[in-house]
Order: sequence, then C-alpha cells, then structure tokens
Amino acid sequence: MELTIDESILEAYGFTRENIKIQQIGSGLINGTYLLSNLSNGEKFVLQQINTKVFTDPLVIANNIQSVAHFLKTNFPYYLFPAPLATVSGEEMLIHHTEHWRLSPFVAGTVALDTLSSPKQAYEAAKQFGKLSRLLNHFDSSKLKPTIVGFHDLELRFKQFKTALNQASKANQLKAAQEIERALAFEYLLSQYLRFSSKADFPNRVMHHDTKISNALLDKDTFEGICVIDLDTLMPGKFISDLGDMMRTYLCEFSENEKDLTKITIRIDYFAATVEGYLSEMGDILTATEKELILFSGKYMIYMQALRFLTDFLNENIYYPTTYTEQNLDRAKNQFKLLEELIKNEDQLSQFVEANLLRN
Ligand code: GN1
Ligand code: MG
Repeated sequence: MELTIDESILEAYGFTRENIKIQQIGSGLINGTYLLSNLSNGEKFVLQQINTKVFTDPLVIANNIQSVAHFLKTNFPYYLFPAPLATVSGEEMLIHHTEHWRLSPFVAGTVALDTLSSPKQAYEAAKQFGKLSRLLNHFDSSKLKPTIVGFHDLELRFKQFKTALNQASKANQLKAAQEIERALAFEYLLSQYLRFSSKADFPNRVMHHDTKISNALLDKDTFEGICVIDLDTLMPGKFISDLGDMMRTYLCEFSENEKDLTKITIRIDYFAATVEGYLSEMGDILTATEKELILFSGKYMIYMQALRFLTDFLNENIYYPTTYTEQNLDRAKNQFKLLEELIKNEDQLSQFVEANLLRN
C-alpha cells in the first residue's frame, strides 16, 4: 500500500517525497511501520511511528538504545545492532508535533518471517536473541529505564485482570466466564513466579521483551540468523521474558489470532530447536535458578498474554487493536489452549531440557 507521510518527516532525514517510495509493512499491533525505498540509489530504511499511548515516555527508548549501542560498539564492534539513525540535525528520535518517529537501517539480504516453517528458523532466531543477552551480560542493566513500567510483571498483569473483571459489564463477564475461570485456576503460576522472583540468583538482565519471529532477521536464502530488530522494549527484565515469548510464538503452527482451537498444539521439535538455539548462547551464563525456569518461562509468558488479552476484552478493547468485538476474548481462548498444551507435554519437554543442560 502506498502512503503519504508528512513531507517534513522525510526532510528531517534528508529525503524528499520525489525520491522516496513508501510502503506499510509489519504485523505488530503497537507501532506503525513503513518501508522507505530511496529511488535514486536503491537504499532502504524502516520508518516507525512510536505509539505514545503505549510508550508514554518515548525518549526513554532512544536513551536505552543509545546506551546499549555504545557498549556494543566499544566491546563487540562486529556485532550488527541496527540502532536508529539520527536525523539530519542529529536527533536520535524525531519529534514532529506530538508524534515520535524513528528511522532504522533496513538490513539487506534478510527476511522478517511472520510464521516459522522449520525448526532451523526457531533455532536461528533463538540464537540471535540469546546472543544479544550474552553480549550484554556484563552491561549494567540498571543503567536502562523501563520503556513500559511493569511490562512483564505478572503480579501487575494479574491485578489489572482483577480490576477489569470487577469493572466489566455483566454481559462481558458472562461471555468470558470460562476464560475467567481458567485465569483464576492458573493463578498458581503467579505464586511460582513470585517465589522465584525473590531468589538471589534470578538477576535482571537486558531483555528484548518481544522475541516473536518477525523481530529476528534471517538470511533470506539460508535462514541463518543475522540480527534482532524492534528495540522499543530493550530494558531490564528476566530471561524468562525472552525465552518464554519464543515458546509462546514459535511452538504452535498458528498464531494467537487462530480461532479453531483444535489447531492449537505444540510442536516438540520447535521446542527443542528454540531451547537449543537459546542455550547455545546463554547455556554457560544462566544461573542455577534460571536453568530451573526454562520450561516455566513458556508457561509464564503464555499465561501473561492470555491475561492481557482477557483483560483487554473485559475493558472493551482499549489496548490491542481488533477487527471484531470478541477478538481479544478469542485470543485469550487461544492462549489458554496453548498453555494447556504446553503443560500436557511437560514431561517430555522437561526431559529434553534436562538432557540439553547436561550436554552444555
Ligand atoms: C504487542 O505490537 P507487537 O505485536 O510487537 C505487545 C506484546 C504482545 C503482542 C501480542 C508493547 O506487540 O507485548 O506480546 O502485541 N507489545 C506491547 O501480539 O504491548
Ligand atoms: Mg514490538
């Protein structure tokens, strides 16, 4: 789709309307993303408008990325970290009236997949996210600020669900009765999370916090991992966020938008590849407590996402964009099914994790 973007945004980055082709790309729910092609030299860029309802202090994003980019450049100069490009006048982020925009390089020869079609892709993506955490192992994560406060705080997400439940219309409470029951039945996962959270060897690390497959760029021919993108949620967190979101999004053949729940099953070989790829980078770095939480990471992220979708349905869809009224409820059903499938296969999956840890 060809789009118009305010000329002054293009000019801030040294482009003119005549030399640039603009296409909308990406499938993210939060930010608007556009591909810019420079018609004079073929160079490509990714332009994004930051959703400031979600990222209420967008300059925190720019500061975090800059500070990580500086560390990586100093310590690992060959690592490809596609940090945003400055405007002609040198700003890290473009403020245009009340909007915030940033431009990133488009990495040539790569693809951002929307779905995975082989365990190798899972392995390569997981390796890239693991690699970023490994390279940042000695970076002091307390130098970064949260770009969304409490983003992956399961206790907060549970409280938000309870609040939404109390305020929801009777009609919505009825429609979501089964999912509300499941949200409460899985509350034990929150207790487990809180028990682990207080352990000394459960460190804060720099986490990406959005490890879906389209955020790992792979070589377009060989599917070898090249780098990670979408750095808005690069901030301190726990490793279970990154590994867990990979399990949430790589293990099932179908996405969170699939309504036919019989299709929501776990692919064991994708689980194995994801864990193997991640541990190939982080296996020597994870603490004893973290190693115990490998399988838990998937339950934690899937449960949290189910709660977030359900909460949004009860709140009449104020956060996630929807194409029909009950979409967030359907997404919550999908995620609860996925959680149940993961738990159903738990024995086999933990045997695999044990064997892999022994090898590492
Ligand atoms: C949002 O926009 P996207 O797809 O990158 C959300 C993630 C959710 C995801 C679910 C800032 O990410 O946390 O996992 O939707 N990001 C934010 O599709 O809320
Ligand atoms: Mg994102």
